[in-house]
Amino acid sequence: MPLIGHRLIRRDRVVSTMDEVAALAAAGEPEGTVVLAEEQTGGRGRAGRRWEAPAGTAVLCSVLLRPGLPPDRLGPLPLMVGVAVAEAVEAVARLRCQLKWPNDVWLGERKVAGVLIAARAGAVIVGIGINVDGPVSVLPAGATTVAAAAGRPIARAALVERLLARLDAGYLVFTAARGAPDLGPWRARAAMLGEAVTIESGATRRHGRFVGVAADGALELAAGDGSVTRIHAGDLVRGPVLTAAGPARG
Ligand code: BT5
Repeated sequence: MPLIGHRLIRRDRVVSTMDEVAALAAAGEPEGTVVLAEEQTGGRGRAGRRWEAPAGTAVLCSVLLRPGLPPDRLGPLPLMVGVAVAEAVEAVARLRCQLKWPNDVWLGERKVAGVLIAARAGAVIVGIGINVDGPVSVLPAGATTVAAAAGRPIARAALVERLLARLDAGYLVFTAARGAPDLGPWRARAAMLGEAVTIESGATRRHGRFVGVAADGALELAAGDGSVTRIHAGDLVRGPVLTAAGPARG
Protein backbone atom coordinates (compact mmCIF):
# COMPACT_ATOMS: atom_id res chain seq x y z
CA MET A 1 0.00 0.00 0.00
CA PRO A 2 1.62 3.28 -1.03
CA LEU A 3 1.84 6.07 1.51
CA ILE A 4 1.52 9.01 -0.85
CA GLY A 5 -1.97 9.16 -2.32
CA HIS A 6 -3.44 6.50 -0.01
CA ARG A 7 -6.13 9.17 0.37
CA LEU A 8 -6.69 11.32 -2.71
CA ILE A 9 -9.14 14.20 -2.40
CA ARG A 10 -10.31 15.70 -5.71
CA ARG A 11 -11.64 19.24 -5.75
CA ASP A 12 -12.99 21.34 -8.61
CA ARG A 13 -12.00 24.80 -7.47
CA VAL A 14 -9.93 25.92 -4.48
CA VAL A 15 -7.96 29.02 -3.57
CA SER A 16 -4.80 26.93 -3.24
CA THR A 17 -4.28 23.23 -2.62
CA MET A 18 -1.64 24.34 -0.05
CA ASP A 19 -4.42 25.83 2.13
CA GLU A 20 -6.59 22.72 1.76
CA VAL A 21 -3.78 20.48 2.96
CA ALA A 22 -2.78 22.89 5.75
CA ALA A 23 -6.36 22.69 7.08
CA LEU A 24 -6.23 18.90 6.97
CA ALA A 25 -2.84 18.92 8.73
CA ALA A 26 -4.20 21.17 11.47
CA ALA A 27 -7.06 18.70 11.93
CA GLY A 28 -4.57 15.85 12.48
CA GLU A 29 -4.72 14.21 9.06
CA PRO A 30 -1.97 11.57 8.67
CA GLU A 31 0.80 11.94 6.11
CA GLY A 32 0.38 10.84 2.54
CA THR A 33 -2.96 12.53 1.88
CA VAL A 34 -3.09 14.40 -1.44
CA VAL A 35 -5.43 17.17 -2.56
CA LEU A 36 -5.78 17.52 -6.33
CA ALA A 37 -7.65 20.47 -7.86
CA GLU A 38 -8.93 21.30 -11.34
CA GLU A 39 -8.53 25.01 -10.70
CA GLN A 40 -6.92 27.39 -8.19
CA THR A 41 -8.06 30.97 -7.76
CA GLY A 42 -4.99 31.89 -5.69
CA GLY A 43 -2.27 29.46 -6.77
CA ARG A 44 1.09 30.37 -5.26
CA GLY A 45 4.76 30.08 -6.10
CA ARG A 46 7.70 30.91 -3.86
CA ALA A 47 8.25 34.34 -2.28
CA GLY A 48 4.63 35.47 -2.74
CA ARG A 49 4.61 34.86 -6.49
CA ARG A 50 1.56 33.55 -8.32
CA TRP A 51 1.06 30.22 -10.02
CA GLU A 52 -1.21 30.60 -13.03
CA ALA A 53 -2.96 27.60 -14.57
CA PRO A 54 -6.18 27.65 -16.61
CA ALA A 55 -8.89 25.34 -15.20
CA GLY A 56 -8.63 21.72 -16.28
CA THR A 57 -5.24 21.98 -17.98
CA ALA A 58 -2.80 21.17 -15.20
CA VAL A 59 -1.89 18.84 -12.39
CA LEU A 60 -2.30 21.00 -9.28
CA CYS A 61 -1.75 19.13 -6.05
CA SER A 62 -0.41 19.28 -2.54
CA VAL A 63 0.85 16.40 -0.44
CA LEU A 64 0.81 16.23 3.35
CA LEU A 65 4.09 14.92 4.78
CA ARG A 66 5.30 14.39 8.33
CA PRO A 67 8.93 13.42 7.75
CA GLY A 68 9.91 13.66 11.43
CA LEU A 69 13.21 15.34 10.52
CA PRO A 70 14.59 18.65 11.78
CA PRO A 71 14.02 21.57 9.36
CA ASP A 72 17.73 21.73 8.46
CA ARG A 73 17.42 18.22 6.98
CA LEU A 74 14.71 19.19 4.50
CA GLY A 75 16.94 21.07 2.01
CA PRO A 76 17.06 18.21 -0.51
CA LEU A 77 13.26 17.68 -0.37
CA PRO A 78 12.45 20.03 -3.29
CA LEU A 79 15.19 18.31 -5.32
CA MET A 80 13.75 14.87 -4.52
CA VAL A 81 10.27 16.08 -5.52
CA GLY A 82 11.68 17.61 -8.72
CA VAL A 83 13.20 14.25 -9.66
CA ALA A 84 9.85 12.51 -9.08
CA VAL A 85 8.04 15.09 -11.24
CA ALA A 86 10.70 14.77 -13.95
CA GLU A 87 10.47 10.96 -13.94
CA ALA A 88 6.67 11.08 -14.21
CA VAL A 89 6.75 13.64 -17.05
CA GLU A 90 9.49 11.70 -18.83
CA ALA A 91 7.48 8.48 -18.63
CA VAL A 92 4.36 9.96 -20.24
CA ALA A 93 6.05 12.40 -22.65
CA ARG A 94 9.05 10.25 -23.56
CA LEU A 95 11.23 13.36 -23.34
CA ARG A 96 14.10 14.12 -21.00
CA CYS A 97 13.45 16.88 -18.44
CA GLN A 98 15.93 19.29 -17.00
CA LEU A 99 15.83 20.41 -13.38
CA LYS A 100 16.60 24.02 -12.55
CA TRP A 101 17.74 24.57 -8.98
CA PRO A 102 16.01 24.49 -6.66
CA ASN A 103 12.49 23.68 -7.79
CA ASP A 104 11.74 24.02 -11.51
CA VAL A 105 11.18 21.28 -14.06
CA TRP A 106 11.95 22.23 -17.64
CA LEU A 107 11.29 20.73 -21.03
CA GLY A 108 13.35 22.23 -23.84
CA GLU A 109 14.43 25.39 -21.98
CA ARG A 110 10.90 26.17 -20.79
CA LYS A 111 9.31 25.71 -17.38
CA VAL A 112 6.76 22.92 -17.36
CA ALA A 113 6.36 22.42 -13.60
CA GLY A 114 7.15 24.03 -10.25
CA VAL A 115 7.49 22.72 -6.71
CA LEU A 116 6.67 24.60 -3.52
CA ILE A 117 7.54 23.36 -0.02
CA ALA A 118 5.89 24.90 3.03
CA ALA A 119 6.05 24.09 6.74
CA ARG A 120 2.53 24.60 8.04
CA ALA A 121 0.37 23.31 10.89
CA GLY A 122 3.19 21.08 12.15
CA ALA A 123 3.48 19.34 8.78
CA VAL A 124 5.52 19.71 5.62
CA ILE A 125 3.37 20.43 2.59
CA VAL A 126 4.66 19.77 -0.91
CA GLY A 127 2.86 21.62 -3.71
CA ILE A 128 3.28 20.62 -7.32
CA GLY A 129 1.99 22.34 -10.44
CA ILE A 130 2.52 20.70 -13.85
CA ASN A 131 1.27 22.30 -17.08
CA VAL A 132 -0.23 19.44 -19.04
CA ASP A 133 -2.20 20.87 -21.97
CA GLY A 134 -4.22 23.87 -23.13
CA PRO A 135 -2.79 26.89 -24.96
CA VAL A 136 0.76 27.86 -24.07
CA SER A 137 -0.01 31.47 -25.06
CA VAL A 138 -2.01 32.10 -21.87
CA LEU A 139 0.81 30.91 -19.60
CA PRO A 140 3.53 33.22 -18.27
CA ALA A 141 6.49 33.89 -20.58
CA GLY A 142 8.95 31.03 -20.64
CA ALA A 143 6.38 28.36 -19.77
CA THR A 144 5.33 25.32 -21.76
CA THR A 145 3.04 22.32 -21.33
CA VAL A 146 3.89 18.63 -21.47
CA ALA A 147 1.59 18.20 -24.48
CA ALA A 148 3.15 21.12 -26.37
CA ALA A 149 6.67 19.79 -25.77
CA ALA A 150 5.71 16.22 -26.66
CA GLY A 151 3.67 17.31 -29.68
CA ARG A 152 0.74 15.05 -28.81
CA PRO A 153 -2.08 14.78 -26.25
CA ILE A 154 -1.13 13.70 -22.74
CA ALA A 155 -3.54 11.96 -20.36
CA ARG A 156 -3.58 13.84 -17.06
CA ALA A 157 -4.81 10.77 -15.16
CA ALA A 158 -1.81 8.73 -16.30
CA LEU A 159 0.55 11.55 -15.31
CA VAL A 160 -1.01 11.83 -11.84
CA GLU A 161 -0.72 8.08 -11.35
CA ARG A 162 2.98 8.12 -12.30
CA LEU A 163 3.62 11.19 -10.20
CA LEU A 164 2.17 9.70 -7.02
CA ALA A 165 4.08 6.44 -7.57
CA ARG A 166 7.41 8.27 -8.13
CA LEU A 167 6.80 10.57 -5.15
CA ASP A 168 6.03 7.58 -2.96
CA ALA A 169 9.25 5.82 -3.99
CA GLY A 170 11.33 9.01 -3.66
CA TYR A 171 9.93 9.89 -0.25
CA LEU A 172 10.67 6.40 1.05
CA VAL A 173 14.32 6.82 0.01
CA PHE A 174 14.41 10.38 1.39
CA THR A 175 13.15 9.41 4.85
CA ALA A 176 15.24 6.21 4.99
CA ALA A 177 18.31 8.36 4.25
CA ARG A 178 17.17 10.83 6.96
CA GLY A 179 17.02 13.67 4.47
CA ALA A 180 20.34 12.90 2.73
CA PRO A 181 19.35 10.89 -0.37
CA ASP A 182 21.61 10.25 -3.35
CA LEU A 183 21.26 13.38 -5.49
CA GLY A 184 22.69 11.64 -8.58
CA PRO A 185 19.33 11.57 -10.41
CA TRP A 186 18.96 15.31 -9.75
CA ARG A 187 22.52 16.15 -10.85
CA ALA A 188 22.09 14.10 -14.03
CA ARG A 189 19.28 16.47 -15.09
CA ALA A 190 20.70 19.72 -13.68
CA ALA A 191 20.25 22.72 -15.94
CA MET A 192 23.24 25.11 -16.21
CA LEU A 193 25.59 22.89 -14.21
CA GLY A 194 29.15 24.03 -14.96
CA GLU A 195 27.95 27.30 -16.48
CA ALA A 196 28.32 30.94 -15.49
CA VAL A 197 25.16 31.88 -13.60
CA THR A 198 23.65 34.53 -11.39
CA ILE A 199 21.66 33.75 -8.24
CA GLU A 200 19.11 36.34 -7.27
CA SER A 201 17.88 36.30 -3.67
CA GLY A 202 15.75 39.36 -2.99
CA ALA A 203 17.90 42.39 -3.79
CA THR A 204 21.13 40.34 -3.66
CA ARG A 205 22.76 39.03 -6.81
CA ARG A 206 25.69 36.67 -6.81
CA HIS A 207 27.56 35.75 -9.93
CA GLY A 208 29.85 32.76 -10.43
CA ARG A 209 30.08 29.27 -11.86
CA PHE A 210 27.46 26.71 -10.81
CA VAL A 211 29.79 23.86 -9.79
CA GLY A 212 27.50 21.50 -7.92
CA VAL A 213 24.82 20.76 -5.39
CA ALA A 214 25.76 19.88 -1.82
CA ALA A 215 24.23 16.95 0.07
CA ASP A 216 21.96 19.40 1.90
CA GLY A 217 20.55 20.70 -1.40
CA ALA A 218 22.52 23.97 -1.40
CA LEU A 219 23.80 25.31 -4.70
CA GLU A 220 27.60 25.55 -4.88
CA LEU A 221 28.75 28.72 -6.59
CA ALA A 222 32.45 29.18 -7.40
CA ALA A 223 33.87 32.69 -7.59
CA GLY A 224 36.71 33.73 -9.90
CA ASP A 225 39.27 33.09 -7.11
CA GLY A 226 38.03 29.49 -6.76
CA SER A 227 36.26 29.97 -3.44
CA VAL A 228 32.93 28.16 -3.25
CA THR A 229 29.83 29.60 -1.57
CA ARG A 230 26.83 27.49 -0.65
CA ILE A 231 23.51 29.14 -1.41
CA HIS A 232 20.32 27.86 0.17
CA ALA A 233 17.61 29.92 -1.55
CA GLY A 234 17.19 32.09 -4.61
CA ASP A 235 16.54 32.13 -8.33
CA LEU A 236 19.06 30.79 -10.79
CA VAL A 237 19.57 32.77 -14.00
CA ARG A 238 21.88 31.86 -16.86
CA GLY A 239 24.96 34.02 -17.36
CA PRO A 240 26.10 37.21 -15.67
CA VAL A 241 23.11 39.51 -15.28
CA LEU A 242 24.01 42.98 -16.42
CA THR A 243 22.75 45.89 -14.39
CA ALA A 244 23.12 49.65 -14.85
CA ALA A 245 26.02 49.42 -12.41
CA GLY A 246 27.74 46.70 -14.43
CA PRO A 247 27.78 42.91 -14.00
CA ALA A 248 26.56 41.51 -10.68
CA ARG A 249 29.51 40.98 -8.35
CA GLY A 250 30.45 37.51 -7.18
C1 BT5 B 1 7.09 27.61 -8.23
O1 BT5 B 1 7.35 28.85 -7.70
O2 BT5 B 1 7.50 27.23 -9.31
C2 BT5 B 1 6.19 26.74 -7.37
C3 BT5 B 1 4.85 26.52 -8.01
C4 BT5 B 1 3.99 25.60 -7.21
C5 BT5 B 1 2.59 25.55 -7.73
C6 BT5 B 1 1.77 24.49 -7.04
S1 BT5 B 1 0.22 24.25 -7.82
C7 BT5 B 1 -0.34 23.29 -6.50
C8 BT5 B 1 0.18 23.96 -5.24
N1 BT5 B 1 -0.76 24.97 -4.78
C9 BT5 B 1 -0.25 26.20 -4.87
O3 BT5 B 1 -0.84 27.27 -4.55
N2 BT5 B 1 1.03 26.14 -5.34
C10 BT5 B 1 1.43 24.77 -5.57
P1 BT5 B 1 8.40 29.88 -8.26
O4 BT5 B 1 9.72 29.23 -8.48
O5 BT5 B 1 8.33 31.04 -7.34
O6 BT5 B 1 7.85 30.27 -9.68
C11 BT5 B 1 6.75 31.16 -9.82
C12 BT5 B 1 6.93 31.87 -11.15
O7 BT5 B 1 6.74 30.93 -12.21
C13 BT5 B 1 5.91 32.97 -11.38
O8 BT5 B 1 6.36 34.20 -10.89
C14 BT5 B 1 5.79 32.98 -12.91
O9 BT5 B 1 6.86 33.72 -13.46
C15 BT5 B 1 6.04 31.54 -13.27
N3 BT5 B 1 4.79 30.80 -13.47
C16 BT5 B 1 3.56 31.02 -12.94
N4 BT5 B 1 2.70 30.12 -13.37
C17 BT5 B 1 3.37 29.29 -14.20
C18 BT5 B 1 3.04 28.15 -14.97
N5 BT5 B 1 1.82 27.63 -14.98
N6 BT5 B 1 4.02 27.56 -15.69
C19 BT5 B 1 5.27 28.03 -15.70
N7 BT5 B 1 5.66 29.12 -15.01
C20 BT5 B 1 4.71 29.73 -14.27
